[in-house]
Amino acid sequence: MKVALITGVTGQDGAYLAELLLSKGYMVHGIKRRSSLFNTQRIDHIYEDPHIDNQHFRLHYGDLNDSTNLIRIIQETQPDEIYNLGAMSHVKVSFDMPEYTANADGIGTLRILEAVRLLGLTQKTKIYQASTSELYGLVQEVPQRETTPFYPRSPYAVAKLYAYWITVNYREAYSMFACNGILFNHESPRRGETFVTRKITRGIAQMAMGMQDTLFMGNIDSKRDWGHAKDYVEAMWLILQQDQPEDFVISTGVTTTVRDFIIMAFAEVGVELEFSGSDVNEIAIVKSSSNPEFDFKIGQVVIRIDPAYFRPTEVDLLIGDNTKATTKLGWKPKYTLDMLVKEMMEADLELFKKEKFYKENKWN
Ligand code: NDP
Ligand code: GDR
Repeated sequence: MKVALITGVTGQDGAYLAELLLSKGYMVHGIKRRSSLFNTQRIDHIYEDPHIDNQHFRLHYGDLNDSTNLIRIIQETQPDEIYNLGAMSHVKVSFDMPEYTANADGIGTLRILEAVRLLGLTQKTKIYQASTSELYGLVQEVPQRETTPFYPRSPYAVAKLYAYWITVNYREAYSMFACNGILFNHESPRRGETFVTRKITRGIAQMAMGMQDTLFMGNIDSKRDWGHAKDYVEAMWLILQQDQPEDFVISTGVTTTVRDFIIMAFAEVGVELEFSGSDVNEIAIVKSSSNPEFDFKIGQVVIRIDPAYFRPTEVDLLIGDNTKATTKLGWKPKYTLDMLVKEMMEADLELFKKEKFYKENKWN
């Protein structure tokens, strides 16, 4: 039985990856952080009681900022594959917490690599590093590919740049099977609530249930290459199954503005919007299907622009060239953006329908 260790197992990708590896017969260990509230909602459905025999999924308390803890977990679990997904992953928040981000996202990667080296596991343990399209930052070339120069535009991206290169360096210096997956944005109903796609689908679902009137957004002109997290964790696994350790861009090759994502998501609830120029700070409903379940009004201002959500330095355009992944890994995304938006909208409508019902019936 192959053994995998996932840092960031409680996150969006960690949850999908754990499911995928379990379906492939792996023993999966995951690192979770201690928190004052439960933080395992995304993986509760695959949790296994530690008292049962033949356990396939086990959680360990840990943190990427704690070397000795990482060394101990890696020593105990002796993984064949480590997927380093743990990170302070919010670009905007990294401007508020640059030092923490550098430590967890940058040095955290070094701690994993060093632990594997110190424990004499360099020829046993393969390492996947969660690199990012944010490395490309200020546009140098489009579409972005493995050879495109990096120009990071946030403390997050700069920390991930260190992580990218230290992974390459350990591969070259110690012949380790250590790879970067340069993943473009990927989303799902499990996406963290403050990333733009989920913020939009949650906001619309709340409006549909009459729980909110307006959604405040930042720069809706930026363009992203959005895929589905389920497809992307498959690529992570494939990267570690190759004969040679290499770095891969994982993307759909299609780019869309945040503005168009908003239009697509509203269309899922039968609402058409009036969009004017980018300097217009209010966006209103012009047409709405008469779904009696949803609480939308013609003329309702559903989007307002709030400068608080702008970043000091923005990444304007991301579009990835996935040729290497499609040819070498045989990887191909199964989800289109339409399918992704539909799935996210349906999930959030379901969520807030329940929440509304609960609120209305709480005292009955
Ligand atoms: P999430 O933010 O959903 O999950 C991040 C995970 O890292 C969570 O489990 C979080 O724990 C954990 N974590 C945060 N800080 C630490 C720390 N100091 N020590 C240990 N664990 C920590 O991110 P995603 O699942 O979306 O992304 C996974 C990885 O891929 C991240 O490294 C991200 O930067 C990178 N990436 C993501 C892309 C995307 O579009 N989703 C694209 C490219 C790269 P907790 O649950 O307790 O907060
Ligand atoms: P990103 O994702 O920064 O690309 O990083 P995010 O969804 O946060 O932003 C995408 C774009 O939307 C614009 N935007 C807003 N963003 C947020 N969060 N909230 C808003 O209200 C808002 N309004 C407009 C942003 O300015 C940006 O241009 C994600 C993370 O998952 C990283 O960890 C990962 O490395 C990259 O994707 C690839």
